Amino acid sequence: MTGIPRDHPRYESLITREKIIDGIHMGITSQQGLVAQGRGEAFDYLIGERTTESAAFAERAAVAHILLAKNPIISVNGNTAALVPESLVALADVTGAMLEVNLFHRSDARVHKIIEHLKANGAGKVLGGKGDKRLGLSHDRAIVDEEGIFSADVVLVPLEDGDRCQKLVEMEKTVITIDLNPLSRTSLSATISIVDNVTRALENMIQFAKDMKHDSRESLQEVIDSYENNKVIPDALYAIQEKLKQQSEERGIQWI
Ligand code: PTJ
Repeated sequence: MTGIPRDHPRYESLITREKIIDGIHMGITSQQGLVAQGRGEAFDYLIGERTTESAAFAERAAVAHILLAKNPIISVNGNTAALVPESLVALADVTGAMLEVNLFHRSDARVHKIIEHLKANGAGKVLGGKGDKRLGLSHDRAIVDEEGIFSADVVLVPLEDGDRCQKLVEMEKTVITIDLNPLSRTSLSATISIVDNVTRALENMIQFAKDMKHDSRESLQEVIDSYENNKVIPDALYAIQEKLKQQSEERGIQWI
């Protein structure tokens, strides 16, 4: 990575960009991943680069679902493999979920490089290499493993595309998404919509999982029952509006 000084005001964001670029050089991230990261960064700026209270509730409910699931799967793409490989492995370890590589711009070479990258970051078995089932979609995100996403009851899909999210919901799976765009089809159609940066969301979820893993099934179910996903999108839009208002006022621009 290049020498970005720690005291740079945009240090975190610049390091994140470097990780995506490194991912491209390693052959695990697609070039389109850069564009996706840029879009995510823009939404993160608008939301204030923080986990909102509402996103934290979603993260806690998501963990409760994963801990109660029979066959929970964490879907990994080229961006998350580059940005948060250790967190993906840690969340899988603490919850007992399996990791499955699933790509939009799929090539067998990239699938296998990501599997090896996750193993180098401490993962045991990683699914996605078989691709022995298809979901009813025209693109390659349809290719899944039978023992993984195909038969999962709960799927965590960070940085998902909307049509596969909808397909997984149609298949009656509990679909947990992490997407900074509150108005994406993904955020609008998921069972649990986490509007947060994947880097913060996974860290929070690991901590929730450590705190909740010995809780009774009844108390995990209570977390799920008291959670209302329909509040997440309006809450995220409100956070963006308030951030814009604050930024405008700080810069002497009248907020209308
Ligand atoms: O590795 P592949 O081939 O599977 O491709 C992965 C990408 C992400 C390139 C592919 O799925 C894609 O093109 O995704 P989209 O349609 O650009 O959607 C990505 C969504 O994730 C957008 O709504 C972004 O705002 C959001 N996003 C990007 N970076 C982050 C993010 N959300 C949370 N955290 C981020 N760091």
